[in-house]
Amino acid sequence: MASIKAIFVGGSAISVLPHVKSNIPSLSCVALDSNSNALSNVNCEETVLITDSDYQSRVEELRKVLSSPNEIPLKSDSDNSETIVILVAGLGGRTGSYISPILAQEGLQMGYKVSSVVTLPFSFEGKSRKIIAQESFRLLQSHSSTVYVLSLDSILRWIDKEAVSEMEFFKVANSFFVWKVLASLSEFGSARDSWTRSVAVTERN
Ligand SMILES: Nc1nc2c(ncn2[C@@H]2O[C@H](COP(=O)(O)OP(=O)(O)OP(=O)(O)O)[C@@H](O)[C@H]2O)c(=O)[nH]1
Ligand SMILES: [Mg+2]
Repeated sequence: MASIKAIFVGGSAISVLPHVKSNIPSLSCVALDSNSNALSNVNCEETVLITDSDYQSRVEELRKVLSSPNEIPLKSDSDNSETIVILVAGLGGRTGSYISPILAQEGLQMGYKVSSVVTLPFSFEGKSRKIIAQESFRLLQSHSSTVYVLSLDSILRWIDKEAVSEMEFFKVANSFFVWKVLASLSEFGSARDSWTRSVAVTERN
């Protein structure tokens, strides 16, 4: 039976996690961050605090995350026993941008199918975030079978820039990001029976 491991990496992924969970309560997930406060309130089966470590220790730690039993079996009419890893991250910061490509690379080596769902930063966040995001995105593309990408600039057309603060921009970004994650999960056709009906409702909206 195929199964899904959903891994949320970094601050913005963790901020959309409750909304994804409220749509798909049966989703079991792992949350990783370098910020222990962000992890303390997360409703996830497993949380992993990323601490400073050398590359090899980090890879070993991430391989453990990838081998963890926290995954959701998919109802499937085939004998397909593949494991699909869904990586969720907002690119442009350090944690999500750096850790996700390592997870993708290691996941691929462990024989998993890797799908990534990421955001690219708003232009107003500056050039250095854009460069970090682009490099991470390039690496993710080479290790993932699919990358679902939401360019945050693309949502600016829906926002009255004069009327709202940057905080509000991120609130709107959250809604689009949640939708993107749900849409990516709905791609796994045989998964539909496993999820709650909310996914279908979200699709119709
Ligand atoms: N949807 C959404 N995106 C956000 C939010 N905050 C930041 N982002 C976006 O996500 C990118 C990465 O930010 P974070 O996820 O906070 O960064 P991180 O991966 O935790 O990395 P560090 O905090 O630098 O270690 C930012 O450059 C923004 O484009 C948020 O509240 N919601
Ligand atoms: Mg962070």
